[in-house]
Amino acid sequence: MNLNLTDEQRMIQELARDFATDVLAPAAPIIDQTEEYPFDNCRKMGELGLMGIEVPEEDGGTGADTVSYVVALEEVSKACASTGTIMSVNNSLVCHGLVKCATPEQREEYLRPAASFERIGTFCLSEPEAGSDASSQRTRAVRDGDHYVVNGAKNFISSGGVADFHVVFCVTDPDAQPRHRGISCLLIDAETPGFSAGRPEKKLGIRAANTSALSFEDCTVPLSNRLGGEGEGFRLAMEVLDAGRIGIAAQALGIAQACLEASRDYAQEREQFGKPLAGHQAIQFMIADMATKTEAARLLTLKAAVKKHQKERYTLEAAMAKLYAAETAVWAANKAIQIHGGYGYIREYNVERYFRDAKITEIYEGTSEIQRMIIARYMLAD
Ligand code: COS
Repeated sequence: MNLNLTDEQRMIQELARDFATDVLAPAAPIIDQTEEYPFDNCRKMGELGLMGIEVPEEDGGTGADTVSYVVALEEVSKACASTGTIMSVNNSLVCHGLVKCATPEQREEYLRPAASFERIGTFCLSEPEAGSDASSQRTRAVRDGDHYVVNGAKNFISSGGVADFHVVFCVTDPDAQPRHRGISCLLIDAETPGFSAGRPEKKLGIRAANTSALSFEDCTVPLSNRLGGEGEGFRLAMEVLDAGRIGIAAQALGIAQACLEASRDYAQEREQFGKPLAGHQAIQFMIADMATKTEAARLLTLKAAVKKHQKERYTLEAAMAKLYAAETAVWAANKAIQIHGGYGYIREYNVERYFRDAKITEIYEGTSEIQRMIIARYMLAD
């Protein structure tokens, strides 16, 4: 594996870093408090090509590779994890599935505007009763002539309350055995009669990334809005989540890197017992461990990205990257607060936000327990 970035990858990384430093970082503590969805910044990111990095150019995207996506998402998440969530969901969960399966008409109507963030999409798999056990879906789509009638509820949907369309997993054949073969994927416009979004959830972290419950009551959806074949929805969801987990690994990596840099700077400024904190071995060791774990997370994430780009199966690598990067982010945020002492516990210092933002990376797009389950299946398979 070549660890040097290509000219194109470096260019995209620098583009993301400049935007993150100049625009996202100053806004991050403010939108964390106001919980305001960063429409303008995300639209600018769409214009810069950061919202459809792997989408082919003919579909309105940047046409770059997965490593470019990872390095850009790390930069964005380092500055603002809320914006990192929005970027990750848009690139991986929305655009990746559309690139894989969309018909030419669906590409024009959904993929092209999603790649530029002119239309915001969501990925609706989680339900009140279907979290980690994703195949126990209850949202029902009943075929009626040239359309489906959809009834059900989804929850914890990123961008759910602000989106223009939804990628929704529904049961089309309740008698299918095994049950996951009865799940299909539909594209549902937010203006469809019978659709409604709940109030934004009040969250511990990533507060500016809207998260809402969604409800579908007798929503009429044309057959032509099915993404992929009937009964092929679960497999599509799993493939899309593989891509998503690389994104969350990159987001967690950005948070861990932010913790490292904040701790390094603070340890050099703050003096105790007559010398900077950085002169004390207890602090040096924490910073050394933070740097090592963050770099290990980066290498796992890049490996998964390279495998995806080479069109090899990367389920295992994505699970390892997400697991390790997420746990590193939470660990690093904890240490960053410890190094900052009382100052780390107040909102004036960014590490307090990093600590709250890091936690979700161990939960969404498959908990750390689900990642361990996937990894163990690979290790223990015949
Ligand atoms: N890529 C392609 N296909 C996959 C796949 C993957 N990564 N993972 C599973 N599949 C396929 C299997 O090959 C199988 O297909 P066939 O019926 O054709 O053989 C089918 O999907 C069912 O697989 P499996 O039996 O492994 O499904 P399980 O119900 O045991 O679920 C886990 C597997 C637990 C991994 C899955 O439910 C999961 O990822 N859960 C977490 C969900 C999640 O991340 N939720 C967050 C939502 S977004 S915030």
